[in-house]
Amino acid sequence: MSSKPISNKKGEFKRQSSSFREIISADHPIYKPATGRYWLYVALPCPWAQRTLITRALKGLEPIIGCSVVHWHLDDKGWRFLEAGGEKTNGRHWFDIAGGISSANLNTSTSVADVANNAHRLLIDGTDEPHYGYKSLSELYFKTKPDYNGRFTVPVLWDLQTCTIVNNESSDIIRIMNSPAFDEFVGEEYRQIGLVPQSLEVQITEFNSWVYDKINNGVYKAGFAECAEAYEKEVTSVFQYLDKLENLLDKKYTGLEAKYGKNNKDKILARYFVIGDTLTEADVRLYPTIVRFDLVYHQHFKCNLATIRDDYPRIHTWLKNIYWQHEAFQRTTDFTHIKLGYTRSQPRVNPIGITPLGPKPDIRPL
Ligand SMILES: N[C@@H](CCC(=O)N[C@@H](CS)C(=O)NCC(=O)O)C(=O)O
Repeated sequence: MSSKPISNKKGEFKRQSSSFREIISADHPIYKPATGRYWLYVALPCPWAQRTLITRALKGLEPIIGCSVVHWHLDDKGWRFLEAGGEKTNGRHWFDIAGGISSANLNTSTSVADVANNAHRLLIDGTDEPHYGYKSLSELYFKTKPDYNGRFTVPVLWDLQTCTIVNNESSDIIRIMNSPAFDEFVGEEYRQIGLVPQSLEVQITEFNSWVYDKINNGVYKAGFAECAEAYEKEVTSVFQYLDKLENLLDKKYTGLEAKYGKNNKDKILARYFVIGDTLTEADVRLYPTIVRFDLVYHQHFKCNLATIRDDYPRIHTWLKNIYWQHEAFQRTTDFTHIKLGYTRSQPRVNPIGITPLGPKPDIRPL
């Protein structure tokens, strides 16, 4: 997501690097583990932010690290919070209060200006900022660094004690959440979850590096390309790497079928993850892109050589399995925010701001 993507002279999209890269640990001079001290700011259309929400849920950190959700609409001033209503949202999630949000709420006749000005739909379109009453995400950046001159991106991991950004890089934030830093505050069942087991670390790192460049960021490079040549190069590459992923998952699936028997679907699906036989960081980092693919990247980012649902059966099964069997993924996926966020916040890509109705359903049943 970005209201004004940055591209170089060749019309290629270049992602800015993150500015705040501290960690939280008992040895850190400032950022010590504590409960209630840190706060996460996210946008639900954003795939990078979703990684942090998934990890926070998987590691049992929802009661330890609170969260605010910006309005799904990004404009030239950046992300904004909703104005607080009578009810205090402090420490709760938009989905705890508003419940699940389905595409039934998608009002396709609303204009861009209407939705941007609509501050009343607290807990549906987002949440307020409960600590300082900030209206905009940029205020967190300026509070940390008054002369900050980068982009105001989500996710942001914030320290309520020093009033500074600890980290605004999702790949770091999920490692912080996965580290033992918060172990003393969560139950044994969460302590045991290690998303980067030592035995698989090399494989996970290798997988993450091409998935990041060719798939997670690849769709942005295609969608934000400012000339046909750059677009064609990137979109071709996206599908080459989806093919690679499909092959990898095909080997995985047929291996599991050979081991457990073709009809033993439950046993197979319980072990059907991209690396190893358990859920790892590799699944967490891949999922936000794949779940958005048919919905927004296919049409909005012109990644339309194929769809996941009709052309990549192994990736599709992996996606449906993760979504339907793992509630941390399902609960943090808001299809309405995703569709509206992309299609109405990027006027260079979609100047009229009409949100396509399809595809239906958002995700097929398992
Ligand atoms: N490297 C960052 C990238 C985050 C990022 O690009 N976030 C986008 C939303 S998907 C954003 O907040 N963009 C706002 C802007 O560029 O103005 C991460 O992974 O945390």
